[in-house]
Amino acid sequence: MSEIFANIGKIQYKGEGCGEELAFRYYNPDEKIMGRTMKDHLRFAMSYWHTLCGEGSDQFGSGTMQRSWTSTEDEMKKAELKVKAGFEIMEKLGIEYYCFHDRDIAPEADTLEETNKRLDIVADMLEKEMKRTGIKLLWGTSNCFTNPRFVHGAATSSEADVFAHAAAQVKKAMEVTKRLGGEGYVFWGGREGYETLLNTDMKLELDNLGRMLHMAVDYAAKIGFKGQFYIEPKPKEPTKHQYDFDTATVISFLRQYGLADKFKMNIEANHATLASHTFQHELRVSRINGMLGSIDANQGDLLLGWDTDQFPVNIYDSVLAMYEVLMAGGFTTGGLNFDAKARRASFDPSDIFYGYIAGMDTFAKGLRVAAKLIEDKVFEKNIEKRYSSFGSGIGKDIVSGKAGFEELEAYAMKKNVTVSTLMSGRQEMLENILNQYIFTK
Ligand code: XLS
Ligand code: NI
Ligand code: NI
Repeated sequence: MSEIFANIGKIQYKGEGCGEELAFRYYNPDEKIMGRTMKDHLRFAMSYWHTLCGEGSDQFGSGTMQRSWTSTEDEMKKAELKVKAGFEIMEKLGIEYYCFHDRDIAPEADTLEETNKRLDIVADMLEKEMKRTGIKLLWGTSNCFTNPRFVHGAATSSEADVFAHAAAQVKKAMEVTKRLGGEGYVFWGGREGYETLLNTDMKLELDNLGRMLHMAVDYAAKIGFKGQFYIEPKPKEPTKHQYDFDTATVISFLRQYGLADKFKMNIEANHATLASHTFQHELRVSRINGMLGSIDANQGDLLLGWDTDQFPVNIYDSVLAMYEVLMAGGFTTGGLNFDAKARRASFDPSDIFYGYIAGMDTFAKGLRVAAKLIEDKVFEKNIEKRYSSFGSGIGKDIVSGKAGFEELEAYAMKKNVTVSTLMSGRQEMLENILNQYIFTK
């Protein structure tokens, strides 16, 4: 078979200081870190939508991307060429997983029945390529936001017909995900929110979202789909307000609707910053609640207020993200899906490779540094000391429930608490140590 990226070979690990741009400097797939290979820690995935479907259009301009696989008018031929291009990209980069929306892999037809048939046809092609290469499906999802019928939302639409259509779409997407051995299934509610409360029954919409997720859970049990369900929080865009605003909001929603044991988070870096949180904050909230599932690895531009979906190159973010992942015990079903695209002006096909290499190397280095920080207990030692007052005396009485208001009042009356009796937070010292680890490890 002729190659689509004929001028690009298999991307190899060449190490730091190598002069080549199409090579890894930090990602050495089989190298062991904390007893696990880098590739098993990182579980990199290719996003089908950005990598194979993105055309490079923006609010003011049309597509710029030079993509041989979209040059045909025949939509099903295009789908076939996307499969070919996608697997070639993954093989050349050594990426072992991918993620898709139903509508990324197969074009929508005039009827749902015909659309579903097209999905099956492309699933056949994907299955063949997965068998040939050993590449696996990290997660599938359904696109319930592009088609104009989702103008008022999908599960949270004001129209019952749209709820029904969305349910049918999710059902089919789950079937295809199961068939392809998908290890997870994501819900990202792009249109599940509102534009104005003047026309919105928020209670009914949230109840309906809960109903949709319960139906998905029930159907998974019925067909024996064992993959992990994820919710991907995002505060806004395209809606003014998205119900899955951030991790804390989603967790409280899941608890309210009795779904907390069925879902984990899929945390996207750019969504965290849109919610005015750091990436690490969203991962930490997930981790301490036992819900850190998977990651959409990208980064936003903090000077722009939207989801720019850039390849992640910020080493601080990748170190602290991998720190949270390792502290959570590492990925099980999840992984690092590059929900990222090359810039509109990076329209050459090779820019896809430069983007992935940058992201993979950034996370590989992040993993190395995070592992060292954990091995040396850099933050843990400080945290242990900082909270040590809760390990004995009055602190122990607070934690164990022995002390209430009266006991604490009696204690406080005798003790003059001023800042001079406290420990410094040592933020700058820790930042300095973090820098040294990044520079030298
Ligand atoms: C959009 C989301 C989307 C999800 C999958 O902002 O990141 O791409 O990851 O539906
Ligand atoms: Ni995403
Ligand atoms: Ni996003």
